[in-house]
Amino acid sequence: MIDRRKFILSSALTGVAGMFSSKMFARDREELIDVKDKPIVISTWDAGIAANKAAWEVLNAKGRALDAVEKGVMVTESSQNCCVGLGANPDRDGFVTLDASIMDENFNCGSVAFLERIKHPISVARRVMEKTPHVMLVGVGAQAFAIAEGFPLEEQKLSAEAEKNYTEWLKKSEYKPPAINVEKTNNHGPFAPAKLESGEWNHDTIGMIAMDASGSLSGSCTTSGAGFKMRGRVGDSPIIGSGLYVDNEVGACVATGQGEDVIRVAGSHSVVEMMRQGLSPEAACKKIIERIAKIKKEKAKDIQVAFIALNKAGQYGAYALHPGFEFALRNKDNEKLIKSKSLFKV
Ligand code: SD4
Repeated sequence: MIDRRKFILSSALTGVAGMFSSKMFARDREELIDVKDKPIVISTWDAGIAANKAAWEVLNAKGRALDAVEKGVMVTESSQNCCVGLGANPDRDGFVTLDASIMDENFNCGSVAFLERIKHPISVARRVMEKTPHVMLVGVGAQAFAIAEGFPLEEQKLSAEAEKNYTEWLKKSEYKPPAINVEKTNNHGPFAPAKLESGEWNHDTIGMIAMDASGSLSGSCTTSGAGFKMRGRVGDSPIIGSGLYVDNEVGACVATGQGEDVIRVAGSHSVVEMMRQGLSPEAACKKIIERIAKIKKEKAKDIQVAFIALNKAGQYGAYALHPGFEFALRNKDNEKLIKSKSLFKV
């Protein structure tokens, strides 16, 4: 029987020695997490709940974290809502272009970018990792590879929501990432949560990181990118080290939000490096969010960026620039959405 006692802490513990002790202090969460609390999976936004369910089936059956993070985000890619996958918000020319990346516990990684008419970019990214000498394939090359690997070429079919959003967007044809320092809004700008007709909220990206029963970490990220982006625009999600990074000795991180600003600080890799220096996942995410805010100065109020991270001891955390970001957790005892802390307050 796993000892699941949790201790509220009044003092902080930092440092690499502490980091790898058998019981871990999540400094900012003031909570002790038992390293035996694996497997565990976390993913971005509320779509993460359904995605985690699929990942959990793999993890709970003692499957590999890599399989879990692929299966998990495939749920979101299939969902045909306005935000991830083939029914997503298109670019400004009306085409849905998809980016995805995946990384395992041995620094193996694969990604695709600017991929059109393929339902599961995450699985193509995995094939790039496993079947080619490369890390990244883009555009028509990525699509040709996918077809050669047996992925069907689908017809683009915008969801009703995406169709509506695009028609609305065409009226002004302005590319303007919205200020989203508010709780959920129905602003359909590039990174704002969108309210679906079903009443659910959704997003254009899902990122997931997991630790399996053997303690191995893996991560995945898949997105339609920024709605109404310039044709050919690629964000952080398929860029290893920006949208996603996994170092099995230390931890894993995945990003969401304005990709351009994640890329300029090599966001996910930077968070992992902070964890290597002994910071808790939440503190590591916060450090890089602060770095982005410092770089952006005044403009930080106009963008949203968030990271989620998991360290080698199964300790997790997140941090966002603005309120409104949440992430989904699944482990043996929990299936829940957690509100992230943020640098700007409501
Ligand atoms: C991108 N980071 O393409 C993605 C978008 C995103 O929630 O995460 N949206 O820049």
